[in-house]
Amino acid sequence: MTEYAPRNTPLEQLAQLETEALQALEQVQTPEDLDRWYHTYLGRKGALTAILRSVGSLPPEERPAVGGRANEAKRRLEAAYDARAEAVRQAQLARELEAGAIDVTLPGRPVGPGHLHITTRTLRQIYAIFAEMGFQVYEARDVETDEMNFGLLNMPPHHPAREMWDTFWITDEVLLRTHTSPGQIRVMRERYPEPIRVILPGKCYRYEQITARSEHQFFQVEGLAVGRHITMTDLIGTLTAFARRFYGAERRIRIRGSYFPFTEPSIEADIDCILCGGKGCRVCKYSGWLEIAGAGMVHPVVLANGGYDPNEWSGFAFGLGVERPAMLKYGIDDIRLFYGNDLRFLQQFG
Ligand code: FA5
Repeated sequence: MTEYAPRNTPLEQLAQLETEALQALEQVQTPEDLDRWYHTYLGRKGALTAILRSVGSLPPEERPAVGGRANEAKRRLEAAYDARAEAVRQAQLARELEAGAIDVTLPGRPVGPGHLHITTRTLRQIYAIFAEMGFQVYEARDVETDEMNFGLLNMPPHHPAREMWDTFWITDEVLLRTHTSPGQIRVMRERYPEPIRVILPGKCYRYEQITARSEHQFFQVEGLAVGRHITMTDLIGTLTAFARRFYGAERRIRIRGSYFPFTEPSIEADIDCILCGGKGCRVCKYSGWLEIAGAGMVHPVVLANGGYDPNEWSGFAFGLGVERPAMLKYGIDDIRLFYGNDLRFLQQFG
């Protein structure tokens, strides 16, 4: 690097420095040369930095001109540096390609195929079993009115049974459905006066504490059959056929009386515990039985709200969970794993 003779004015020094730096940059070929160049001119101890620092010690009348010119030189040198750095990078790449350091004929890294989520797989198993029994899939909406989710299901405002479902409200009238049952009204109103045999899968939302058994978003599959001679025996037969196909042909079914405002009579269906076979264990809380569905004969008020005269028509309905049956089937002890996005869990169900 040239020594700057003291007789040169700061402006002359700057011009000289800039010319020299640009010439030196043209000689730069390698990343190491590039670093060295940067260090010499623009680095913390570089020549231009030194000039910029000395501006403060100049006579006040010279400062603006020298400072402005120095900043201008800095901008130009930085731009030239960036352009040269890119050229050096490209040249280096070309050299590597030529030398065969990058083998462009190597096969790419394989990207494994994705697979269905355990909930989707379980839903599809459920669809397949009910399809064999003649049930079509009907998808109703997630955002519902208070009237559909409660009122038309025989729970007018202030009905105490509303307490069974803790609700996410959107407005006073609109909510996230707490169960798939409002779909019953939608299908009936759409299909009347045809007989109905549908399942209604979908997400439900409840303002509940998340625990190992309960999520605030989970899936249900509702079932609805409406016809002229549908009886409780049809319901029990359907649930038994489903349970044996889903959980294993040896399963036994137990029917208990229960209460839902939209069915009369209402029942709950249990299977003998798939882990202990009914002897009693931690999973079945030592009862020997596991609950699999809430169900019943469609309440006359609900049939009428759907447009079907309860004196001529009857029907059954049931509501199954999706994650809880999958937990039983695959021995999963925490529902939070389903939507926790931990690949170590999800990849087991490929
Ligand atoms: C109902 O939601 C009724 N609509 C079912 C029904 C339909 C009865 C038609 C009669 C006729 P319940 O609140 O018990 O019932 O929920 C049904 C199923 O949804 C439960 O058995 C369970 O498998 C699942 N479920 C309920 N709450 C949760 C939760 N927080 N997390 C995961 N699964 C849940």
